[in-house]
Amino acid sequence: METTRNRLIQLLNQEEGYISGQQLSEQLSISRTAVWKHMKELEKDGYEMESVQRKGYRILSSPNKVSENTLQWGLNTSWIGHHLYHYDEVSSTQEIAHQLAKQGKPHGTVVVANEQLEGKGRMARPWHSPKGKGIWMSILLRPDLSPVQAPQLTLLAATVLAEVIARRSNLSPQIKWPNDILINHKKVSGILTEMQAEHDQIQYVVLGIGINLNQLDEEIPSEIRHKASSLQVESMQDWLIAETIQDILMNFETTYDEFSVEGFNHVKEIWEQYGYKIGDKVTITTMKRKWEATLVGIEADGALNTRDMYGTEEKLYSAEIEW
Ligand code: BT5
Repeated sequence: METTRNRLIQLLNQEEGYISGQQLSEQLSISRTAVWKHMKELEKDGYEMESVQRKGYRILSSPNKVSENTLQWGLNTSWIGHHLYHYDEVSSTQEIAHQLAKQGKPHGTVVVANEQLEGKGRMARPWHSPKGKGIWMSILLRPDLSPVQAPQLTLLAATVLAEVIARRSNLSPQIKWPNDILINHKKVSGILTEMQAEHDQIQYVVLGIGINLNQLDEEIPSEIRHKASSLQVESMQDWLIAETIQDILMNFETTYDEFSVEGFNHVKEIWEQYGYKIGDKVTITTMKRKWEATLVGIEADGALNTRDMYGTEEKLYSAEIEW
């Protein structure tokens, strides 16, 4: 949402010290009274503002609350999240992102919700997304990639989430192929990549990210409690939603830009460092057979590479794995 308010936040953010009402009014092409009114609105949103005569305005602290303002304040990116939509309650942020894509919204548009009533996983599986307890977010991308390369974006996103979690805590995240982030063998995050493509060219991708942040153990549905957890349960620390989202977006932008220039190799390397059971032996079942193999790593087309006891390598695109 490229509103005056968001531009105001960006301007305040660029400035180390104070920025005068006059400067703000000129840069935003609004009156000084209008600037003042926007400041009051930011205060209502929980920002602590300081205004000093002849010097101007300065933000002292931003609130621990998720809103378009708090998500954009301090978001130091060049393309991601400049168009950002935050909702209290939605069916699924994926759906909204698809609508925005069809309206022509740009690469890097972000949709965030406090709660999803019909959060979805792959193959129409449900994704539990309780209010204020996690990150439920979709990123619209318009990559210059062919459809067969789309899985690279899922793998890239997984490395970003693993790195952000590792950096913000003492946890050791692992990426379970293709799209889960595990902590202590339990799933704390999932990624859903949906794509619209035509004539061998991706039109757009909606990359959905769900992360359980602050659920207590008893708040995780009993039917998945044996295999799901939250970052709070695992780290015993409270996770700030807006700050963590910003961290993910900034890290995502850097990683994506690097990937656009240098290709998939670096992503592959990082992914394999975090890869769950990479180097370990697992049991694999497909429609045709069941066998034991060692997980070797990932391939540029998103496949999981395996090696059986005879040294034969085989790429898996979908299979049941006994982890
Ligand atoms: C995923 O699917 O892991 C992808 C999840 C993507 C969710 C995001 S949230 C923002 C965006 N908007 C959406 O509507 N979706 C995306 P999959 O690998 O199919 O895993 C789904 C399975 O994970 C379910 O069948 C459950 O067993 C389990 N599950 C459901 N909710 C969970 C949760 N909150 N935490 C951990 N596991 C969960």
